[in-house]
Amino acid sequence: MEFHLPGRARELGQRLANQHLRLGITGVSGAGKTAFLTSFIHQLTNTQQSPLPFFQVMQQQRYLGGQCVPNLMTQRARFPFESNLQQLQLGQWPSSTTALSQITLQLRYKPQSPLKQKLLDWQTLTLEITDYPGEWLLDLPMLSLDYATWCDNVWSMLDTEIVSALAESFRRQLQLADTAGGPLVLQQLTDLYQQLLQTLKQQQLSLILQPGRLLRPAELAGAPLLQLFPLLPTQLKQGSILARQLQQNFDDYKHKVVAPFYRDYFAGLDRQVIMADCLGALNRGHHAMQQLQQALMLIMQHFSYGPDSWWRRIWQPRIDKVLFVASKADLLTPDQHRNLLLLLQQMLQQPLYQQRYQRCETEALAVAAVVSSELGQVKTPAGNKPCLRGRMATTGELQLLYPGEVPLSMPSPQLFQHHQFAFPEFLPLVGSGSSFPEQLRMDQALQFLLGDHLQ
Ligand SMILES: Nc1nc2c(ncn2[C@@H]2O[C@H](COP(=O)(O)OP(=O)(O)OP(=O)(O)O)[C@@H](O)[C@H]2O)c(=O)[nH]1
Ligand SMILES: [Mg+2]
Repeated sequence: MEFHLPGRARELGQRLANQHLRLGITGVSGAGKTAFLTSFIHQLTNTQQSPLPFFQVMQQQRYLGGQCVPNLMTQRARFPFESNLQQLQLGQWPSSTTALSQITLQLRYKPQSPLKQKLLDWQTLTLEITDYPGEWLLDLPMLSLDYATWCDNVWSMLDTEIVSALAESFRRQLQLADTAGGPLVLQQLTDLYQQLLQTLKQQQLSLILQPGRLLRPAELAGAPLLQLFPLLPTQLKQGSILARQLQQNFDDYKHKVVAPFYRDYFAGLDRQVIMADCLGALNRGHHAMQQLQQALMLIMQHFSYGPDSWWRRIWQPRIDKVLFVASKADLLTPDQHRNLLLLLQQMLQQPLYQQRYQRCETEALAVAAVVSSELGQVKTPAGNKPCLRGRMATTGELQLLYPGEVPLSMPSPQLFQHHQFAFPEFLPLVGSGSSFPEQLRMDQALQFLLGDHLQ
């Protein structure tokens, strides 16, 4: 029997049916956050694309469409979705992110249950997502340190075998520095430290890149609190004016920059995506793999067990799902996707266990937000072999290649001594058509992150 609710009751029901979800996308610089977010929005707002079989709301034909709506926080920059998409369509990757931006989506869908269908024409899910430079993420540990401990930590990393030569010139200038301080001395040494951070970033030594704002200052460019670098532990004992100025800047940086960023961005997150570029790290060698693993551990550690974290108490109970993504899976032949996933899972063993322990649902996927290669075959004496065709990022030329195999678990340092991984860097395929850009497993990501809210 059909029944109809009076207009106002139906309107009220419609309002109650609106849900709100805050999604965080986390990862160090280059992990693929911006590309993922652009593709994610594209899948949800472009209704003419090819089907997404694992995204049930679409598969069940209950999805009515999604659109970008004005942000609640109108003072925040809007995530440049349209221009990012345009860049991809022109065969370019969006640029590395320099400042925080946000985007709000409204998704409309028909409810699944027949009873709800009688009460409501549709339901709405509002989705709020933030993008930010990956460098800012690794300032997180600074929150629980004082200046002296931070200097000790940074120098213990700068004194390691691989980086000490790179840090030598900065160390010498520090030793010669006028400890009476003053703006000029502070700025000159900050400039040198910034150059060192840039060099370390090129070497993908992401853990040492503190303070992150020296690399991506955004609105803080030229701010006195960004005159910040680690004195040598021996210089700290002297209690000089320079040391006191740096201590003050460190405290200001922590309280006025890092804490508000984490409070505003991470507080109230409902779900989180943690991205890792395992292939890039394999290319760069054992040290880069270790750095990636430590960065992932650090992210997870601070998100779950951060020391004296007032902000942790606010948001931690709310995160109920974490998706771990091994990005750029399109740079592999399909037979290697499983290995990539297993490698990521092995790197995450501990944090995954901790998340489960805390009753937070987790999933790991090998994903390509934007597919940049075509699959082909080459004839070899041993039979046909899969290979990839793509436009090389360095030359722009099309190339056919076999990218190689992914180890199933964290490779030993010895393996890197006699094997150089060489996964390619391709530009996005220039394409047209409604489903462009193509993706891999974004539907599984959408289902895990949103599926239960679209019922
Ligand atoms: N093949 C392939 N490459 C990708 C994909 N996503 C990202 N990349 C590559 O990785 C680079 C970095 O991606 P971004 O999305 O800018 O990374 P990010 O995490 O936002 O980095 P920051 O903005 O610096 O924090 C891109 O310029 C591409 O070269 C993908 O799905 N497939
Ligand atoms: Mg980015």
